[in-house]
Amino acid sequence: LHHPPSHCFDNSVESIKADLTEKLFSMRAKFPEVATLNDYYLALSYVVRDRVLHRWIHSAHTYFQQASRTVVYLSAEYLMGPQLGNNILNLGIRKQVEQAVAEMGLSLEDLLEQEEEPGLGNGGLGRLAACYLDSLATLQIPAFGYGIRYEFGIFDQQIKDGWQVEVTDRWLRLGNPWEVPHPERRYEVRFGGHTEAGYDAQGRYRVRWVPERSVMGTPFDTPVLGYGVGNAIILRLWQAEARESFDFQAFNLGNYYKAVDDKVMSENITKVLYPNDEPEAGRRLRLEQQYFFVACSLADMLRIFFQRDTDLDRLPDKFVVQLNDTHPAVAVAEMMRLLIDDNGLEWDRAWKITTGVFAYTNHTLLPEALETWNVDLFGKVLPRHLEIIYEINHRFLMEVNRFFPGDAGRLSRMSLFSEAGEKRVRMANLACVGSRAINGVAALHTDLLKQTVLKDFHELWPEKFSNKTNGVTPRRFMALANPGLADLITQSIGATWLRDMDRLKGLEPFARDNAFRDQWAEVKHQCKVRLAAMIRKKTGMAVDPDTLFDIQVKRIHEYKRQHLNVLNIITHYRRLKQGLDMDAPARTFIFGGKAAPGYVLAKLMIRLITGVADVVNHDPDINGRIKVVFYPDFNVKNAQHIYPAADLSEQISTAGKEASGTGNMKFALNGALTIGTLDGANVEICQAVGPENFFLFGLTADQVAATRQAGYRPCDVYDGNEELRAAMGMISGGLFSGGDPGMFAPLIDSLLNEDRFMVLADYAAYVQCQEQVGRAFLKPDHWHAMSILNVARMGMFSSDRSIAEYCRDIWHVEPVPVVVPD
Ligand code: 26V
Repeated sequence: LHHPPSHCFDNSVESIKADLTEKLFSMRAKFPEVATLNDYYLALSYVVRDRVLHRWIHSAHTYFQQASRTVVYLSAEYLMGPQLGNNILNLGIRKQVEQAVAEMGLSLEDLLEQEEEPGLGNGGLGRLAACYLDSLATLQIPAFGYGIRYEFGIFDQQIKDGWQVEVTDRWLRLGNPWEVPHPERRYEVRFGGHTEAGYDAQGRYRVRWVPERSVMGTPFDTPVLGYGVGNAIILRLWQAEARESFDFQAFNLGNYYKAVDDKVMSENITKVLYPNDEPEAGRRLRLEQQYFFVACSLADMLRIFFQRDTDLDRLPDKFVVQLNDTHPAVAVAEMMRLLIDDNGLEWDRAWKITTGVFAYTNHTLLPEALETWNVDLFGKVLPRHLEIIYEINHRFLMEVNRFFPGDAGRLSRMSLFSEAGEKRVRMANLACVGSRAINGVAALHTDLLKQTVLKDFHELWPEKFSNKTNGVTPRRFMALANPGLADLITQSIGATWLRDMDRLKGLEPFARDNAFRDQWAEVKHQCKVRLAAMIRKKTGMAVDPDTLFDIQVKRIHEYKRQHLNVLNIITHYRRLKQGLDMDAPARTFIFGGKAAPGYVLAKLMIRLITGVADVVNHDPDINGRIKVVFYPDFNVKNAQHIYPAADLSEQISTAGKEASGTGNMKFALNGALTIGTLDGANVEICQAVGPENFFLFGLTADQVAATRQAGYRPCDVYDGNEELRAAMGMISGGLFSGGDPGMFAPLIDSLLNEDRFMVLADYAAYVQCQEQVGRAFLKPDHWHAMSILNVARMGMFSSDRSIAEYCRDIWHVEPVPVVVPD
């Protein structure tokens, strides 16, 4: 074996300065006088990248040598956030870099602001994948993240006249210094056509797939560093390219434009990220995306396997493949195809290998969110896979019938095909049948999974199920986002907490320490000052950092109930106008989040927020006692400014609907108190920090179900509550829509007629709980003590804990330390 370079990087200030100037020449062809801020951002990124790659090379070499058991994480989304700051943090060179750029007349903060983040995910699910890569690397687990290199990630959000406007996210426009393309390692992915059955030379039954077209997948690698260790792992994203840049036949026939057209069509596959929270209408391209990245990833995994082994029966010893929701669930069929068609295995042997490799994480209970594909469409795109799924289903239903003889209802519920209306493939069922482990993402979510959507599967295979409560990385969301708080914590309990979050417990005694509480309050205040400056820059609005910062940032969705928050604001506004509530503290209500482009009611909710902001912020009677801000374009970069500045975190989804939530953890780890329902991970957060340090309100999941069962009538709640009627009346009267009474009618009607998410049922409890919050905020010593206790008790919500549990219970993988000379 050849050894990777053992030369060391000099991380002195002088050396970083010299490297930076050199990169400006060699990578940007610029001299300092003409270099733009972006040139400097790129040059610094290349300086950092060299050091990142150094760690990656040593890691890859170690993993290759030891051929240790490896985790393959398959996810259609990764919301990585900006890379420069995080890599500097993980390399441990922040002080030197800060000084080096300062001596060159630049500010590190300005350079970091230049970075356009790769927004290759919608929200929680994609960001969870990114946190998990961070923790995998930090826990020294050999792992690959596989996904899609979307040319356009999640759209940029602008607010025009109070409405959301979507703008293409051209994140690659100025270049991406963090990825290394590997065009030499591309795979062909086939689509369409038909299958032919027959017998091979040995007389064995074989199926041949005769595809209609194919595209190439090229990998782009982004290293992800661990913190406090030499390990790095790789995020490998696939980009679709045409097989030939010219279709020579078409070219010779003079059909040049058809050849170019085919090229364009192939490259469409990885063009754009789809919203995951919008019901989809037969989107063929989305299915093609899913199969495309799954096919490339599994082919790559097998290539790596065959570097060191020949016996496919050992595949499950060497790899475990985690399916992040059902987006990559077609992998179950693709693995069977690879084993049977390409490697000549018999069905039973192939099935044993397949079901020894996969594990599946479910991320939602909402029935309309469960992925299904029209069978005709599926068969057109993946004819061979459809056949395989039919065969899996046939054998599976026989097994079900052995366990539960003659239970027709059960058979039809568990079938991989739904036959009500048009015939569809149920991807969650495929994922369950093909996996040896199935998990939910918070305790309540896993319990409800077992009782509802996956009830039949749980009855068949209870041993496959477990809970893995989500977590978030403290590196990005504490050390990087909130260095003031991180430094204060380190001064009091030492530096080890960033890799061992249970150490935060050591903060508990400081909750009673007056001097410490003052320092804590000062850090929070500084964060609020900085956020106020960002708000000014982005919206032109002035907000007062001495007010209570009450923040709800997350995707806009009815089940997340941003409109419940709005109803409370309107109620509070009306009371102030009537001279009531005058002793309540002044509040700044901050909202942020994107609505799926096709989700009309969610977009209307944004318009309601901006409409209320317009009225309240300019009402002289209110005189600054309430401000409402919609912070545009919520993304990872903005989030890092927002979480640290929150006094109050809004986690107010209808109980039973939010699988986990992860923003709830990011807020609490930055010292925000939570107002929330007993939903998702809120349940565990409340228990961990203590109910006396958490503002709990609303129906429980059981009560929600019981209330609906009993024939919930939202109009009865409406009729019985004068303040609710008044608040809704102000909306439907046109006060927040420039006098247009029709604008919010769809929202009001849906609340009065159906109220699927029990907004009205929880309204009174929420308003009352918000009054309690107001009173608590007026006792700053007590408030800050609660804030300290929140942080001290939140250690279990580190993604390191989540990943350690996956390693122990599902993946059965061990750490492989990497030694890097430096
Ligand atoms: C999908 C759909 C599709 C149809 C319309 C409604 C709807 C609503 C939500 C979704 C989300 C699907 C998966 C997802 O993103 N789940 C999120 O995963 C996070 C990480 O586990 C978790 O914290 C969030 O609670 C969960 O919503």
